Amino acid sequence: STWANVPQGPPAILGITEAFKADSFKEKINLGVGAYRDDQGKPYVLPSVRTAEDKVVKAKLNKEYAGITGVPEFTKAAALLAYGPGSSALDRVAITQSISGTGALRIGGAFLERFYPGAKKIYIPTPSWANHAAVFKDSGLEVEKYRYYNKDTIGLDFEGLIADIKGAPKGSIFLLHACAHNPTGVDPTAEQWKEISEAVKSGEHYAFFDMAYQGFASGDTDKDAFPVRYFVEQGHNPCLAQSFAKNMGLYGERVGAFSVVCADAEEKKRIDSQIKILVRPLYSNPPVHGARIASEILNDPALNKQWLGEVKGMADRIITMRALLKKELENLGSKHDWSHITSQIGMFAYTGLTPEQMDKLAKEHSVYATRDGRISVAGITSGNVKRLAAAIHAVKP
Ligand code: PLP
Ligand code: TYF
Repeated sequence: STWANVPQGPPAILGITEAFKADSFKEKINLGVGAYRDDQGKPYVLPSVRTAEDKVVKAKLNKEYAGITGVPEFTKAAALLAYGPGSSALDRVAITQSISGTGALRIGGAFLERFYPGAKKIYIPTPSWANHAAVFKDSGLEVEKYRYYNKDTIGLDFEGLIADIKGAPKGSIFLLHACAHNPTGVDPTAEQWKEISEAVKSGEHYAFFDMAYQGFASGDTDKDAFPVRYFVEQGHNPCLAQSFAKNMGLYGERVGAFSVVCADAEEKKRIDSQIKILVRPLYSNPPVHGARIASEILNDPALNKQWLGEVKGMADRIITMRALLKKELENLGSKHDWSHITSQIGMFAYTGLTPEQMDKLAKEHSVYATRDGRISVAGITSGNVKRLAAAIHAVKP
């Protein structure tokens, strides 16, 4: 047949969800995909999102196309959220709405491939979100790795990271996770970010921030945006992929933004025009509904305040579950040091469990997560944490 030569591809992360669904055990636990769950283990629609959506529906807006770069009230507010009030970036940032964070990365990849003056090479951390390499490769960029995670300390390989930034060819592109590094949950400290900024500057490199978890890490959207804002203060002109999947729980609505901090307003105008030229043949213009919801939340002061409280509520529940899991492991008499579970931040914990131990977790304990040892802490509840700790203790006594 025409497609006789098309090979079977490997299952993506959603394979975990499939295996989970197929398991008939009542107390099975899914810690695979990074999506927030409430303490009953149920998907959570933020009350602020419900209110904003009601407002959008009641307004009976038409369904005309948005412009190529999306809903302007949304993108303006998204830039303000990321770069911060009073940022020098705000009047020189070119921004477009995107199909969530992935779409923002993909537009960024296409933009760099077309216009970046240096080598079309992007450095991503080892490890990184599994999709980064694929997105940038499909954008026509060459993907390189920089050191990030130290297996022995289950922490940051800061020396390796700095050495790799300094050792990269002048003018390289570096993809940086702004906060809540996926999959490790290991973030640089503010002091370390300052050194990273210096190293990027000394190499005349270009920073591409991926901020998929603003507010989700610490519970404070300003604090989580520190690296992006600090880089701008230090004179970098980075680009940025934003996602509202996690911090607004808008996963399937696909709300995001891609922005480029330009040298000045004149440059912004040129970049804006080229982003439109890139987006047009990709998907013409983005969907409006989710962006309208996000826009209500970002632009209505009362709703905004409510949302910030809800983001903090999600972050705090995750932090509580980290502490509980560590405590339960200790209660079971585990001799291992589990302090990384509470020192890591954001949606995920990188447990340090081996692929074999992860297989055992799934097969013998009906606990499902990726084989790299990552667990989505958002899937832990006060109802399943004891059983989870017992399962981990059993596979790593
Ligand atoms: N970047 C990172 C680091 C992620 O973990 C994710 C996944 O949530 C994304 C980007 C993009 O996700 P989405 O396209 O759902 O916004
Ligand atoms: O890493 C995760 O689990 C989340 C969710 O193609 C996700 O970032 C996973 C895969 C994917 C999109 C989102």
